[in-house]
Amino acid sequence: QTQQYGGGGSIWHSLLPAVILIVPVMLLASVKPASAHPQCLDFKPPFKPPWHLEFCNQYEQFGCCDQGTDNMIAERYWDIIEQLEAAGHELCTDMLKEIMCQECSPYAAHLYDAEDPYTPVREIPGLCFDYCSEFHSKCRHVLKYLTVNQLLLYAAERDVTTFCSMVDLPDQDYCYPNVLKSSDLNSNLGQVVEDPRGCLQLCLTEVANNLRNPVLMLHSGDDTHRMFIAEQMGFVWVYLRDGSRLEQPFLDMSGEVMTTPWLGDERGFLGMAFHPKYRDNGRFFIYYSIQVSSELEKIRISEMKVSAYDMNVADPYSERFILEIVEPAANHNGGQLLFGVDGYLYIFTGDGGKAGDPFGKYGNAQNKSALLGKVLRIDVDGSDPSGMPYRIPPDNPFLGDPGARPEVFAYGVRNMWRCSVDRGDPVSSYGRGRIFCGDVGQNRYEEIDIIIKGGNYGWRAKEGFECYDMKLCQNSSLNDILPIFAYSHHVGKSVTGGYVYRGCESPNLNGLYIFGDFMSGRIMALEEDRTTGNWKERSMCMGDTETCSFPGLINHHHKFIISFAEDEAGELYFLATSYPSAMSAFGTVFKFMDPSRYSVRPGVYYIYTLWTCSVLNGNTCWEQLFKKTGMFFKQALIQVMEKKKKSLEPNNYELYIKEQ
Ligand SMILES: *[C@@H]1O[C@H](CO)[C@@H](O)[C@H](O)[C@H]1NC(C)=O
Ligand SMILES: *[C@@H]1O[C@H](CO)[C@@H](O)[C@H](O)[C@H]1NC(C)=O
Ligand SMILES: [Ca+2]
Repeated sequence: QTQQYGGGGSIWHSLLPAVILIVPVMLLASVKPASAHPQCLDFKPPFKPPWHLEFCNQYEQFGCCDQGTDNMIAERYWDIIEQLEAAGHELCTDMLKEIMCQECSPYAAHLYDAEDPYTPVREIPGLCFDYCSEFHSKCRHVLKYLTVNQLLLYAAERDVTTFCSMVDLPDQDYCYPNVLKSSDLNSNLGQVVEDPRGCLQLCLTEVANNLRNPVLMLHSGDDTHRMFIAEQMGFVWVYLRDGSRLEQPFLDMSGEVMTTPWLGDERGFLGMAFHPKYRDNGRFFIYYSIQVSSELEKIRISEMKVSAYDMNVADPYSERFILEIVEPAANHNGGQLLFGVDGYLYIFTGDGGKAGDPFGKYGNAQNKSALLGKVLRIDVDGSDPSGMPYRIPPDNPFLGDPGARPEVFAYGVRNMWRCSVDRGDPVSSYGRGRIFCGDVGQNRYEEIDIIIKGGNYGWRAKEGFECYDMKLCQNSSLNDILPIFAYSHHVGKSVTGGYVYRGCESPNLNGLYIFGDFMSGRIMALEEDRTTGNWKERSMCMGDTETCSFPGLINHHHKFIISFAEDEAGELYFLATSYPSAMSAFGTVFKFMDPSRYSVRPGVYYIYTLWTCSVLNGNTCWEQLFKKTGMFFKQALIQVMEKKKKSLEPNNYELYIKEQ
């Protein structure tokens, strides 16, 4: 007995394969099936092959094989037949072909267990027990041509039950041939985009995690496709295109930045913006809280430069102070920095804090001589003759007004938390340059504003559409700009402004302004009625388990939505945490994934790859497309549904084309 234990690892080694086999089965069994998702082995959606399939023609209406793959399967098949003939074996043609063609099934990913990260992709598709028994009794001699898996081959020699239990799938809906019979799986191959109540369903994927209150994520706009994620305590990290994070931070301001671990403390590293010509000049701007003395706190806006030697590190000695503003209270520090399409730097300050903007006669926000509660606009290019670190743009709205600071671009702001510039419709440029902000409310309403020059956004006279300070509110000279949308504190208690979606991976989000609420964790969307200019809420929700059951997709997120972000391609992200303390690493970056991207209605979409198409909607592109598709589309109107620039080939587009 002792010898068994004394044998050290050997007993464990012999147990190990059994453990590996059992664990995934249990994991899968605990997940409810019902994930009716057609998917190919490469995790892409199935499609209608553009050309007739000679061999696996069962799947030529909708499946995972194009003509090339089909030909390869056929070649492998005839190879095996030849060897069987030579060995004088029963040929088993029907079963062999059926099994080999499962690679083309629209459910290939399920059949080959490719979705389960705990098990290797199978060489033989999952076969239901009865079918497998028949295969075992008639054709098990074929097995060695299909797999080199010794465990399987050995099991097949031993007995039918062991073998077929191994080949079977835990989810009986997906084994072959059940998968063909299930009307659930076959009648509804397209994907629902809206749930029965008309809610736009979204899925997410996790892009980065373990971040301490990630307050922003930016790309540098220089085609490097790097993302810069800032933590409230003052670190900025570089994430490379492959999702990996560089070990050394891009910037470490933790020594200068004032932060505390207190839950919900609004002070810290709050904003950053790359200069529009960052590629050439390496300049970027930051916004953070500082403690000057035990009595005095400020926010500081500075300029910095990237290191001359390393594109992934900021030069720590390059800081140039641009502006400092005294903060009379710890809360409402604003924090957004951005460059408008006019090339000027926009700075969004808070009203200075406490509650109800109590400073001065009528608060900071309505006081144009105060820099708090404002949208400021400055010119950071070129030097000012008077030695100021910035210049005032000559068309700033209150220039020359003795009762106003010349930096003021808009006022009546409470605490705008996250603003963005609309990059505009990719074709018509409609909407380009608009600045959207979420302005956090006091007791009752959260609002979304579009910032225009000289605008008065109402605070503290108004909160949302309602009066807050009756006296100020009833003054006819208030002349304020109303929000495009406001929601009450039943829905959420602290708005986080987002972006107008202009990417291409999520066609259902096109043109929607997507934002959220920090306290309630809600993701919301607004849709513009272009004829009236009104914005109305578009109902959005996380997809159900079925909708989001593709590998890597999830349908839930951390509650506290801190910020939204956009990558160079215009794809949309948000940053959230489960515990909003600046020192707790529970922050995660989520990317929006439109589930419709993962499904294709049978017979409607076709997928083509264009290799040399540099301007997607240019003429040459269409010509190539016609050449490639020949007669097929000659008479058809075609519409590009999505384009995806592949990472490796600079001019390689994958087009999803809908025949109208
Ligand atoms: C407006 O703000 C300035 C700068 O903080 C301050 O000096 C002034 O007293 C304020 N005016 C009123 C009417 O509160
Ligand atoms: C209305 O607002 C204007 C401008 O802020 C101010 O000069 C005026 O005194 C206000 N009127 C009243 C009745 O408060
Ligand atoms: Ca307002």
